[in-house]
Amino acid sequence: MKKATNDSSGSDRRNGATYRITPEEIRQYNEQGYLILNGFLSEEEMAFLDPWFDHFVQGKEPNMGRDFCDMSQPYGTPMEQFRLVNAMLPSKYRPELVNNIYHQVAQSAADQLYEGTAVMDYEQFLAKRPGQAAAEFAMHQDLGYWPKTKNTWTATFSLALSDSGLENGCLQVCPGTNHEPELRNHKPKDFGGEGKGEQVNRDESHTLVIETKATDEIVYLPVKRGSVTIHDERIVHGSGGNTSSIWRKTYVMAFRDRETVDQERAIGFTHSHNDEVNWDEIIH
Ligand SMILES: O=C(O)CCC(=O)C(=O)O
Repeated sequence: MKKATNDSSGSDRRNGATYRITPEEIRQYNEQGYLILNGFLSEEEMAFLDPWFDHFVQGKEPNMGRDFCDMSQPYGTPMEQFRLVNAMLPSKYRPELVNNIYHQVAQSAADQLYEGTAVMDYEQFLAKRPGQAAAEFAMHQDLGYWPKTKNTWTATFSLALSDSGLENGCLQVCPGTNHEPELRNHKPKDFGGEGKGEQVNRDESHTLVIETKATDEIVYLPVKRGSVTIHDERIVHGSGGNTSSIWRKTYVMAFRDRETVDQERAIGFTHSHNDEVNWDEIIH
């Protein structure tokens, strides 16, 4: 079992809302498709996010429709049975979260990783309940979830609001798969209901799965609270269940080129699970 860590504490990297990334880290991100940055936010900054995270994950934000769901089970699963709790677009529902400190610091890092105009495309809160071995996030490439755009670059940040390790289902990646020339086939996850064995569609399940290859080498990315992982849109990744007694809490935030985001919005794609989207539409 392979684990990746970053030995830098990161404590000297912040200057205001800027987090400085080294040329070596940028090279690693481009080659391997992922990066770990420690000490991304201070404890004081995290303390602002914690209550909002819990508010959403406890289902206290009204009228979210499918934006409050379980990524490991079909839509319609009762909240009490959620294992991998997902709250999409928190700052759309709560203006208090707009341009929060995480957004600002992640923006500074995205600007260093990509030339162009990085803008925040979407965000989500993800939480794995303790003792839920089935709270898995199926292996996928992010691009497989989205409409096809000409420019695809994406930097997806996952801020650990709790320590995240093997037992509570930390992120796992297959380094280098970001350089595969073709996107792999993705299909909606079959949860084994009435249509077991048949193709389910994305109205029943937002979750997509890919077939993994024998050559895929999984690397686990354990991180401490306050650190981030960053991955690109093509790397094969996912996460395992939570067999521990502590929650895994993650705040995901993705940055893409401004033009790409404008193109997504022009066809009504906002990353809300309530969007009505023609998934086959190609944006030129
Ligand atoms: O953090 C996880 O468990 C998976 C999240 C993920 O796949 C993503 O943000 O693209």
